[in-house]
This record gives sequence, structure tokens and C-alpha cells, in this order.
Amino acid sequence: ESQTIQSTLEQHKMDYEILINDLQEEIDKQFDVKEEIAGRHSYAKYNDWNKIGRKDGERKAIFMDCGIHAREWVSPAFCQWFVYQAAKSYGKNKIMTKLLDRMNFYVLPVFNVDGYIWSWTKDRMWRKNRSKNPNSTCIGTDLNRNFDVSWDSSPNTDNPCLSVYRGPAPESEKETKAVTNFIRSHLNSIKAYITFHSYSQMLLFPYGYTIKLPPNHQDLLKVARIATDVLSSRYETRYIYGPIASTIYKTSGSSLDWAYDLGIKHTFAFELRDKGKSGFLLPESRIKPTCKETMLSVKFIAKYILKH
Ligand code: ING
Ligand code: ZN
Repeated sequence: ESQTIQSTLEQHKMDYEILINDLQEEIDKQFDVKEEIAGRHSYAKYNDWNKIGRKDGERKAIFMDCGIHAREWVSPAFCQWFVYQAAKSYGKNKIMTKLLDRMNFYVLPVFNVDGYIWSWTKDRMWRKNRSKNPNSTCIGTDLNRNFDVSWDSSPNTDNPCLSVYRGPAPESEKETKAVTNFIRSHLNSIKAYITFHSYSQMLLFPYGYTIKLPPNHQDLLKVARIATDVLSSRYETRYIYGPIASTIYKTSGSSLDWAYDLGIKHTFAFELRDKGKSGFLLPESRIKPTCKETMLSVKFIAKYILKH
């Protein structure tokens, strides 16, 4: 039994490594990458932003991040897949070519590098980053509770020993700071923010910290409805969609609500496959299908952003 689990894990690592290596080659060849670097980590490769698009001109952009939570491995796989496919299909696929000619994508493949590595090497079920907490022996902050939006409104996020610890202050974490600084300084061009989690098969949008609906609720609902329809067209994977608070649970300090309240009016969170059968340990054979169906959805959202 434990040997089977072990070999499944090894297989996972192999597959992710393949994706990462393929990706690096492709982007080095074809694209203007590494515009901004988060710094701090020696694993810079994982924490670089990939800017995909053309060098010239002012254009709309979409910011995407993956791997804010360590154990949600299919998420970084998707970001890698996205950049890889974008690089590969530019000039070949009509829609992708049009998108890349007219807009930029900023892709952060692994938001939480330290936690991600921890989940590979020490604890497969790790979620938070790896910060030390001053008055506790417990480690880590939940980066998706650390954003400066209704930060202290949830009662259970103030305990450093819980997996949803919000951190000692809003944006206290270097990872959060790196992303918020980047987004704030590119606010003119960034028209959409998409963040990738697993698992549950949901497409979520604001708000999480309140059950109030944002002004463009109808618009978000429409985009999410079509995006999930498009997603299920490939393998009939069923997604539900709606505001965070009423669809999954109430949350405070999330990147999605923060980006929305900053003025990015189209913000979405994917909860990728599956619905709990394998959960975070999604088998290797499901990685590519998950990436492929999600790609359809993201391309739809991008087309929508380009038009509106
Ligand atoms: N779920 C997300 C979490 O942070 C979420 C749900 C997404 C909340 C986006 C707020 C914004 O709890 C997982 N599985 O991490
Ligand atoms: Zn998550």
C-alpha cells in the first residue's frame, strides 16, 4: 500500500519535471520572458514571471498565478502548460495567435515556491508558505489570507498553527508583497486576474469576504457560465460557478477580492479537478486532460477581455 503511494508520488514528480523542462526550452526560444523577478529565492526559475506577448506597444494584459497553495500540484502544472502551449501554438493556432498579438499574459507559475518544494520533499499535504512565526513554533502563513482586503474579519485565521493563518499583518509575506507590487505597478494594463487552485471543480469570482454582490455581478456570472460550458465541452467535466462566499465559503484576505477591489473588474479563481476522489493527489494521467480543458476556458476569458 505505502509503496503504491510512494511510486505514484514519484510518477507525479517525473511528470511535473517534464512539463517544467519542456516549458523552459520553449520560452527561451520564442519569447520575451522574465520581465520582472520576485527575487529572494535561489529557485528563481520557478518564481519568475513569464511575460508572454509581443515586446512593442501598450496592450491589455491578464495576470495569472498558480501554486499559491503548496499541495495543489495540478495548479502549477496548468501554468506551465499554458505558457508551453502559448509558445507552441503561436503562428499556428488562430485564436492563440490573435490573443498573443493583441494582449500580454503575465504568468506566475509557482506563487509559493518554498511551500511547493516543502510539499515535494517533506510534507505532501502542506498548504502555507514556510515563514517562521515570532511567538509560535508553528510555521507558515496562508498566502491566500494575507492580502489587504478585510484581512482580520475571519475569526479562525489568527492562529499560526492553523492552515489558514492570515499572517501577522496584511501583505506581511514576501510572496504576497512581490505579487501586489507587481500588479499595482501594471494596473494600467491588467484587465483580468485569474488564480488557480485545486480541488473542487469550481469557477469562483468576488466576493469572498461578504455575501454582497459586486456591481458587475451579472457580467461575471455570464462569463463564468460560458467559461465552464466551454470547459466541459472537452471531457464533460462538470464545474459549478458563483461568488466565493455563497459557492464555497466565506474568506477574508484573498488575492481575488483584493485584485477586484483594486479595480480589476474581472477576477476569477479556478478550483481545478477533481471533486475529492483523489483530491490533491490527482493521478498523473489526469494532469494533461485537466490542463487541456482548462485551457479552453482561459482562452474564452481572454477573448472576452480583448473584446470588452
Ligand atoms: N480554496 C480556496 C481557499 O483559499 C478560494 C478558495 C479561492 C477562496 C479564491 C478565496 C479566493 O480556501 C483552496 N482549496 O485553497
Ligand atoms: Zn488553494
